[in-house]
Order: sequence, then structure tokens, then C-alpha cells
Amino acid sequence: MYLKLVATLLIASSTIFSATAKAECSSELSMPKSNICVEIQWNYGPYLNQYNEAIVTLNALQSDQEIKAQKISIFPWMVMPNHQHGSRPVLIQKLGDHEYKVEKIYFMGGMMGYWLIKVQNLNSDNTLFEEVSYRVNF
Ligand SMILES: [Cu+2]
Repeated sequence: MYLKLVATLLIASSTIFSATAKAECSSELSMPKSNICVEIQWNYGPYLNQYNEAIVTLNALQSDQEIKAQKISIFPWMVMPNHQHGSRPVLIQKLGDHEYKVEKIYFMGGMMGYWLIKVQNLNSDNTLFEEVSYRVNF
């Protein structure tokens, strides 16, 4: 009787845990096809007209399933009223299996529009598998 109660509690708490984990990943940071939740931590910035640095970590959206990360591309992207454009090239260093240090992230200021960080998961032939656009607030 006691054991049965413990088992029930364990199942209940693991269900709550996975539901919470999913809810914590905002839609602008989740790639459901890839089972990825992107986490961006700024080491420096974000500031306009300066080189910024961030650590980008890919976590499993569903913790009991594998991350489908193929080729990961990370870059700043600006959306303006009539067109969109990138910035200077970034430097990406792989720190771990699903962890990247991104240096030289440059956001030009003085323009009408807003900056995004785009994280793309590419197929082996460089076509787009899935992407997220994270809005940068200064
Ligand atoms: Cu612009």
C-alpha cells in the first residue's frame, strides 16, 4: 500500500516536471521539429554599435527525446520597414555538444527597425530545416 502510493507520487511529479519544462520555452525560442529550446545568455551586451558576446545553449524541448541538431547557424538579423539585412560576420566557437560561444555580434544603431538573433538548424546540404528568431531588446 505504501509502495503503491510512492510510485503514484513519482509518476505525478515527473508529469508535472515535463509539463513545466515545455511551458518554460517561449515560442520564439522553441524549434519543435528539432526538439530544441534555445537558451541565450549574454556574456557582454546586448549593446548597439559594439561587439557583443553570448553563449547559446540548445536544450531538449522534450527531455526524454534526442535533440536533432545538424548544422547550427547563429547570426544577427535586422528587420526594417521595407527590407531585412544581416550584420558583420560573427565568430562561433563550439564549447560542447550543444553549446556555442558567439563573439563579434554587432548591432548597428540609428535605423528604423529591430534586431533579432536568428538560430537556424540546417540540413547537411545547407537548406533550412528549422529556425527561430529571438527579438533583442536594448
Ligand atoms: Cu537596418
